[in-house]
Amino acid sequence: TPPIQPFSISFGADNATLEPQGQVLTRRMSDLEGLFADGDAWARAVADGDPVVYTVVSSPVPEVPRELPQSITTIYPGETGGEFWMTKGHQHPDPQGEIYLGLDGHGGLLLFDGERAEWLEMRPGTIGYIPPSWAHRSINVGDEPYRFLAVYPGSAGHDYGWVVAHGMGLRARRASAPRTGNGDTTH
Ligand code: M6P
Ligand code: ZN
Repeated sequence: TPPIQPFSISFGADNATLEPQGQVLTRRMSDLEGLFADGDAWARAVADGDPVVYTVVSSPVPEVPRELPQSITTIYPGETGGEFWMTKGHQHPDPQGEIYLGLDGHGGLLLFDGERAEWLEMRPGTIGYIPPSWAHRSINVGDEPYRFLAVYPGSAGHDYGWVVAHGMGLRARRASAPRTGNGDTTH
């Protein structure tokens, strides 16, 4: 692939689109199998319309070594089994850092290195830093869409199996929801 030439990108009026824009990824509830603690609640949500949980709109910069792709993720507000809607979460197979910038709404950036979990509150204007080797998941803890810009090395990659195997150390639930197990964080 030849290197991308210099160019700029504009946000759409709602911050959810890019111009120029690359791929758009839509993740529905059925794409989040095994991630919510309450598997029965997850299955009911899949059967009951399989809602869109989040979308990822990418810049035209490809995920290849030395390039620096960007994307805007929009997580819709919702709860399944009392757990806030969230991204799948992943680890970078090639351990490299990543930067998030909060754009709209109220979210959390959950980081897990296999032993320690960290929670970063994300508001419009917050820059969240993901160090190499920390798995990361984003969660909408508000009532409006939560949106953030991500910038990451094109060779970092996405390992989803690691999160399925190890979890993320914490789960994010509304304070009033029933609690199961330890290590929850509430909002
Ligand atoms: C951010 C970036 C992307 C990621 C997306 C959704 O935009 O970190 O690389 O793909 O969030 O997260 P996930 O891949 O875990 O579903
Ligand atoms: Zn990442």
